[in-house]
Formats: sequence, C-alpha cells, structure tokens
Amino acid sequence: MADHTIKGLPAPPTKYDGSALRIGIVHARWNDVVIKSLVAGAVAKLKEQGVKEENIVIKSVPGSYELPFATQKLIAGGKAQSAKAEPSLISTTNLLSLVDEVRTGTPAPEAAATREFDAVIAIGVLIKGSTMHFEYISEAVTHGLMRVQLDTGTPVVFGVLTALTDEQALVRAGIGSNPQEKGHNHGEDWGLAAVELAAAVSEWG
Ligand code: DLZ
Repeated sequence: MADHTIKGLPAPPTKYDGSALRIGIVHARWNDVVIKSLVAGAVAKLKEQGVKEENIVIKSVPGSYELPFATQKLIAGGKAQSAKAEPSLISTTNLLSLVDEVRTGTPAPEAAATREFDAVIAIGVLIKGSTMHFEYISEAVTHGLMRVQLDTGTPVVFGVLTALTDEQALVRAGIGSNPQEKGHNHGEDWGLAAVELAAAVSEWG
C-alpha cells in the first residue's frame, strides 16, 4: 500500500521573495544533534526563499526555557538599532552606502546590521524524561513565545519540538535512526513559515 498521509504543511500558495528580509534564529543547545539539523533545515529554506546569508542572525541559549526571553531581547535589540540608525539615513556615510547598494545590487552591511527583524524562529527540542520537567517547560515556552510575538508585533515561529522519545525528535529533524524512516526536517517548514509571515502576513495590517 502506498505511504499516504493527510498530515503536514503543503507548499506555500506562492513563492515569497525573502531577499529584503532580516530573520533571526534563536536556538537552545540542549539535545544538540537534533538542534543542529533543525537549524540547518531552517537556514536552507530561508536561503532558498532568497533571504541573504548576512540577513540571517543566529543566536543560542542553553535550554528551551530561555527561548522566550532571548527572543524578546533579540527583537528589542533589532528595533533599537533600527531606531538609532534612522537619523543617520541622511548622513553622508549612509548616502554613500545607499549609492553603492544601488550600483552593485548588494545591500550595505551596515544597513543589514541595523535593521529590525522581520521574523524570528525560536528553536528548541524538549524530550520527555521521568519527571514533570518536560510538561512545565513545554507549557511555559509555548505561552512565552506566543506572548513575545503578540507583545512585540514581530512574528515568532514556534520551532520547538516536544517529543516523548529521542527517536520522535530525531525523525522530526529528518535524522531518524531507521534508514527507512529518516523523517522530515521540521526546521525546513519553520524557515518557510518565517518568510511567509514576514513577506505576506505582516503586510495585512
Ligand atoms: C533542564 C532541562 C531538561 C531536563 N530538559 C531539557 C530539554 O529536553 N530541552 C531543553 O531545551 N532544555 C532542557 N532543560 C534546560 C531548561 O530548558 C533550562 O535551560 C534550564 O532549566 C535553565 O533555565
């Protein structure tokens, strides 16, 4: 019988242009093998959608519990940099880099470094142990990240796996231990979601 499922994310309705976007990734370091694969998947899809390498900022924190705070700080830092940079838009240095940008088609690095984030992907891997730790952290992080995006107005992609076993986590990062069932890398979906949210949904308001 054919392997068939109704689950999962279909392709986006259109190919979004990520070339002008600045995307942050904040990832936990716990369960590092899975994290690395998820981050790589997210970055690959961001680039495939046109997001430039210099506009992808990757930061790490120890564990998933730290993700909401760190995500909020990253977003706030981007907004502060962008506010500071605004008056200098008319400075000679900025004017020259803008001219250069138009001439070469390459965004000036200063411009990239001072822009606010169009979306942030928060990535963590929680694996259930023998205590209630997993339940408490999962719930706190889920609510925390939702709060961050609604409070800041910057989309936050929920890239947190809440797996009951090591294998569940591996399969959801596309690195399952069974060669017949390596699974799908959910990091790729998160990269696509970030571009869709930043390029389309953010324009709705
Ligand atoms: C303490 C802990 C445990 C037991 N498990 C995980 C996990 O599976 N995934 C994860 O990302 N982090 C875990 N942590 C660490 C907490 O998220 C956090 O870093 C510490 O409690 C310090 O705040």
